Amino acid sequence: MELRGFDEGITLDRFLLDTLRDHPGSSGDFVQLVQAIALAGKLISARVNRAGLAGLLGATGEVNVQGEFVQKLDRYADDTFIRALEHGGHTAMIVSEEAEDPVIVGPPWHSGRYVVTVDPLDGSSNIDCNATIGTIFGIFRRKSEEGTPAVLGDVLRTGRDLVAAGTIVYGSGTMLVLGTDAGVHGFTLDPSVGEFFLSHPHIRTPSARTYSCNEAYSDAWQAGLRSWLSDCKGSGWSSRYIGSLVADFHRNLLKGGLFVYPATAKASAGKLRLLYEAFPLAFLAEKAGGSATDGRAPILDRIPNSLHERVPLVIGSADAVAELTARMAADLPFGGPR
Ligand code: P6P
Repeated sequence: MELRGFDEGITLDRFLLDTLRDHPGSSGDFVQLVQAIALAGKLISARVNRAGLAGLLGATGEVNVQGEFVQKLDRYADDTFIRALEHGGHTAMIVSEEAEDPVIVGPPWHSGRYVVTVDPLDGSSNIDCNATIGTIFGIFRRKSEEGTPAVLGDVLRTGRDLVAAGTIVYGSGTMLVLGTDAGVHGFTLDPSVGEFFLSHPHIRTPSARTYSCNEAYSDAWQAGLRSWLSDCKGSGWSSRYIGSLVADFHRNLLKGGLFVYPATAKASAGKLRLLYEAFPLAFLAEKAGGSATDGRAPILDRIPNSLHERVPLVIGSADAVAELTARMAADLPFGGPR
């Protein structure tokens, strides 16, 4: 029988405890918060992997605040994150894509130091065809006084205030990517032992000629983007589009490339959400040496006016993002001549 040693495997827990040593005086709340997120990821991974068998495919019949049909796994993922986070004493509020209003954690657990923004299951339109989906999360230290209920001002703030962010990608394997001031690291779940092991230390995003966008909408795009895309063709670029932001982002984070979901004539702010999609991914991108803009300026410099605000997104390898952003920012008035 193969004996599994741990001599090669650094677990997520050990990694987190090791980083505690870099933060003397730390309460350990952050470690417990990330461990709670990892637990939610394990539970969701198990359900995603057998959704077809467990009657978890398909829609619930509900429509969420985004006007999207809620999939059974969406509902399960949202409930799982709230249950994992609300009773740990580390989290004071949870802002979820699935809920119009935030979950304000009540007594006796309300004194948590952190606020979490989460898209529990991004890409859920791909669930029923077994394409890669995932969780996106961001972590702020609350600004409001500990011991009092959290307030909207704890999240309606610049993305530069994020203290951590990450993704959990449910694909051929399940991988948790965690970004902090110590960089970006990837942990792969070994379901046979139920542990995340450090598999991608110090992730850095290289330059690469891969673009990721839904070209079917290109007629509605601004001229600068259309001309950039036209210049890419025939000059060594490749196209990859899964239709699941977290999966397209993850590939580009590791291999390099650029993802763009722009504004259109109909949707002047684009489709993706600032607080729990663009902010966390922009945090990861910048910590890994990449960048993220809204087609004009860095995503993380924005301050959301509302919880579910949408934003155009250009994210990935720093050189490609800089070039496309320059083209979009210098653009003719929206919809100008080709
Ligand atoms: P489109 C999934 O529904 C999602 O929110 C993102 O994960 C994905 O990048 C985008 O929408 C895909 O949108 O318009 O190309 O289908």
